[in-house]
Amino acid sequence: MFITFEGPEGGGKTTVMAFLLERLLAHGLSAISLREPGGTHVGEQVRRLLLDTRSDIAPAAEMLLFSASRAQLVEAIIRPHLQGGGVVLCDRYADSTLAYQGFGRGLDLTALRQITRFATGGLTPDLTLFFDIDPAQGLARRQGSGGMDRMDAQTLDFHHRVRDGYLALMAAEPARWVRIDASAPLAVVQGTVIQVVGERLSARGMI
Ligand code: T5A
Repeated sequence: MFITFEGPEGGGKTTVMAFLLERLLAHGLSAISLREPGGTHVGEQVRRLLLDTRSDIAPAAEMLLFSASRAQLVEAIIRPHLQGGGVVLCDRYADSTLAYQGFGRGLDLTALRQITRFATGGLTPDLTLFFDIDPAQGLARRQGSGGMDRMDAQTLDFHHRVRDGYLALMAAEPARWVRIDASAPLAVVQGTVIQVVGERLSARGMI
């Protein structure tokens, strides 16, 4: 089962994913957690380039770099783990490209979908958890937990377009997405995620 975590900055994806991973492992499931961009040696180097505030990257180049990291991650880790019957948790995936480079930067969505299909071989998540938070609140959390990277430092308007983009993506494919109120206290968010994922795993006979 392939589960992705999506949403604006600072929604708590990384924190909650670590919590979920522990629970899944404690259940005896073969689960791994990954992040995008990154997750492989090549991907982590691409991540450094993409998030460095000194990088001046054209929107198309930015999109292709995110896609290159994703292609490597799918081929080297995600697909083999899924083929072995495991659970993959991924902190961001292709929907981030549609939301950030498509809705945020204004790149053509049809082209982005084609490039993404090529990069991933058409692999789509079984479940996408949308950590929904007001962009200003998410960025404030992000600022409180460390420095702002190149993507965090985009304008607030950009981050609002990203969130609106996510809402449009979710509306177009409601069966795959579940909205999580990421402004709720952490314990509430964790409880909701455990419940949602538990139901999906149980429906597949995995727990
Ligand atoms: N990107 C990525 C693209 O533009 N295109 C793409 O195709 C892809 C794949 C990645 C950047 O790249 C962009 C999107 C991103 O801008 P990143 O650092 O991986 O960079 O960015 P994020 O995934 O957004 O990571 P963040 O750290 O910003 O957000 P998280 O992971 O959602 O939040 P988290 O868990 O780190 O929490 C942030 C802080 O909030 C606290 C945590 O303790 C932490 O201090 N917190 C809460 N506080 C109160 N209540 C809660 N419920 C809380 N949950 C967490």
